Amino acid sequence: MHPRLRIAALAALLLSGAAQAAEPLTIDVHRDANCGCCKDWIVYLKDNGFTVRDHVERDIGAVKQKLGVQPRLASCHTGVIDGKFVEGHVPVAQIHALLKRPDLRGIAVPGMPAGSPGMDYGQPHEAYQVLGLNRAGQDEVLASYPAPKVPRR
Ligand SMILES: [Cu+2]
Repeated sequence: MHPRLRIAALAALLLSGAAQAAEPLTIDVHRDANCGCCKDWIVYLKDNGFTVRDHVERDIGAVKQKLGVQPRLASCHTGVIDGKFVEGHVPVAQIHALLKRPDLRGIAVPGMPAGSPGMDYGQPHEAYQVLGLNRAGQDEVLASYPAPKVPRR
């Protein structure tokens, strides 16, 4: 290839990549009507460039079951992106990582740890992990967020 053509091809490639990155990711979020922290997680997603389709459910438990969210992974709301579940107060970094992991059925922050996104209500922050569920049904630790050290007096 002529060097100038090669540069043009490269520029086109880079531009298409940039266009892809700029396109907002859409996530469906299933939640209970009265869940305040679910709404706070939705706000967090929007602040981080996601388009959120909000679904108020009468039976969130049934939704989790249908999506394959194991009870040990369960939290309040259940997101769905790219056919995979995003259970609980998951940080956006792991949602982006999930999109590159076809081997995972979903990811979760079980329970509702204080200090996770959408769970900042002034309580002391807890350590928590983001778990991935693979197709064989096993959990994998994708990220660990330590509790902040309390300064000693
Ligand atoms: Cu919650």
